[in-house]
Amino acid sequence: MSLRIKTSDPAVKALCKVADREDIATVFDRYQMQLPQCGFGSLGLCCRICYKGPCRVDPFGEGPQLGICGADRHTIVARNVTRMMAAGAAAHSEHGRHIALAMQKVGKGLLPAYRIRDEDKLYRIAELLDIDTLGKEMLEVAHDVATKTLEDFQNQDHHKGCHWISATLPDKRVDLLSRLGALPHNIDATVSQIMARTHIGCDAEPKNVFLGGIRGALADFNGMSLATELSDVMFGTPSPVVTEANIGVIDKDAVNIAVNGHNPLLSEVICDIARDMNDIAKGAGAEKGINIVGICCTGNEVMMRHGVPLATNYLSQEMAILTGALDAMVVDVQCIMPSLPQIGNCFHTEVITTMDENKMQGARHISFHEENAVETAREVIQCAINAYTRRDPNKVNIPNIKQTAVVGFSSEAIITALSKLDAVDPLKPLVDNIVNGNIQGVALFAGCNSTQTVQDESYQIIARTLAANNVLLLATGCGAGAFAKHGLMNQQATEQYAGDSLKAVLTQIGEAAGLNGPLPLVLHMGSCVDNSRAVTLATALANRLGVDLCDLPVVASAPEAMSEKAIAIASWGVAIGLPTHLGTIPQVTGSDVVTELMQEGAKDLFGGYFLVETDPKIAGNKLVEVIKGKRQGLGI
Ligand code: SF4
Ligand code: MSK
Repeated sequence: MSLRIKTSDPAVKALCKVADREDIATVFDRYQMQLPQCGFGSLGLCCRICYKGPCRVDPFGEGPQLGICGADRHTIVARNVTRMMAAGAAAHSEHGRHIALAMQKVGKGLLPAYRIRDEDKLYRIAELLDIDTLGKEMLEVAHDVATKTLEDFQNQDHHKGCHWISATLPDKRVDLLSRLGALPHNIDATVSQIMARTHIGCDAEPKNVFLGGIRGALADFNGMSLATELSDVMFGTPSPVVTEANIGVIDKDAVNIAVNGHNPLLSEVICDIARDMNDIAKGAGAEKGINIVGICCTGNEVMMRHGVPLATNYLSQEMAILTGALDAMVVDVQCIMPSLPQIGNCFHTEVITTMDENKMQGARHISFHEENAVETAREVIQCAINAYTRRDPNKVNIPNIKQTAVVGFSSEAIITALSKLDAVDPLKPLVDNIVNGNIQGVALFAGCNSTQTVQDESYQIIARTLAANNVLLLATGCGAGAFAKHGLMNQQATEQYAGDSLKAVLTQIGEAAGLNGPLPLVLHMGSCVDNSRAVTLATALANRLGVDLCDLPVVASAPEAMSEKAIAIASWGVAIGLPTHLGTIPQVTGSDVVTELMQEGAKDLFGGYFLVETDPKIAGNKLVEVIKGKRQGLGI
């Protein structure tokens, strides 16, 4: 089994034994069944864009070199990767639109289940978006902020960029992207244009196609920025909170409900209503009432804002059901495995879909709309309580594996912590420590889990290498989940792995912020849609130093990049100037033109570039060298 189960998570290893015993196939088994994976697809050389195909280009130069229509390897690869960026942008932006539409209704007083929880942030955003607030009620401001945000989905003037990009990136970067024609003017139109230009017989010039993809990736950035910022206004801006992570947070004496997916609109209400329904759960025999746990990025959202413990990250979502003690898994959108209902059927677990456009065969569907949020939350929780009464105690097997995690580091929370050292100029302690070398640079870990690697392992190896070299570490998404599960988001990890000067700085800030010790080794910045938080911090640093983002000693790393969203994120990371490491091989290597474009070509255009390295030890060392080079460039 050890060869088959590609994970470094001891809880996953333990539960895979249960799966073996019960003859239940998991993601790890299905991966094995797919081997060997298609070489054409892996290289990006398979085209299915029209029904004359599929066409495949022979990578060895012996078979066909052109598709039936005449598209060559470079066109095919560029179109495929560009469509992935568009899909990623669509996913994040749809999430953002959902939040913005909800906030618009909140502003009109139409959604009693929601309110504005961070009024200060609302007004800061209004100022950022140039919205006049004079004499307006708070709800009217909320309505106006949402309405202006929604213009980013509607603007038809190609000379006007999206509001959120202009408001959040340094002016120098916005100017550069504008000169390169890479700025999206409208999220929906950009995604739609990518689908149109990659239709058969349209854009066939690979560099042009790829640059169209970069516009899509920047539309993704715009969509995630607005999703994050408006979510903070509606649900609260995260601040540090101590919690736990890994499968041991599931409690055999409680009704366990996992929230899985990405969108906080329902999970927030479930957290509220669960408190009211605790006694019903106790009445059904659950001594400890209701225990909400998180999975994937909905998990990150409620973990950051409420300290809800994280059961696991993307790749091991099936494991929560294999404990035999999960009574319901309620899912919303994105990164939800269609296998869940089948595994739920082997136990008593209710797998509940909630979004009408995201259903799964075999799952119970309870339709969620913001207008019926409270009723939906009640129905979901009651379903879980009913399922609890059917739980078979003989099937319960919860590995007692969990770690303490200190999470909730929004950019505001980081600035607040820094303000304890310098109330007048909170960025100064961070800037000073970067300039004097106590902090050598900053690394953002973003991205997923993938069966192409050993789950969570590369994150840990790269992080330990960077920390030992005094690099400040940030994380989002399933990368953040990996660090939380493996004990790298607590103070002990700082003591154990941080280089001396980094440890001293983290201790100084942590003590000043009242944490009775250092900041955790890796700062949890949120779900994958929250990568924009790290950009907010980097932009503040760049503006403060009077440089562009590509000049900063800041890198990004996605050791297990997997989803189309991850491809979009990595691509905008490059476009805003960040050297961006990928630990999985992108499906583009069938074209030397596209591969070169993503590396040297991107560096020439944007200053950022893709750094592909599958060996985590080498990757960590390469990132350290990149940071040193950036410091030299700044003369520090
Ligand atoms: Fe083949 Fe061209 Fe159709 Fe692609 S678009 S499937 S390369 S004929
Ligand atoms: S869920 S996109 S596996 S980070 Fe945000 Fe995780 Fe990647 Fe999905």
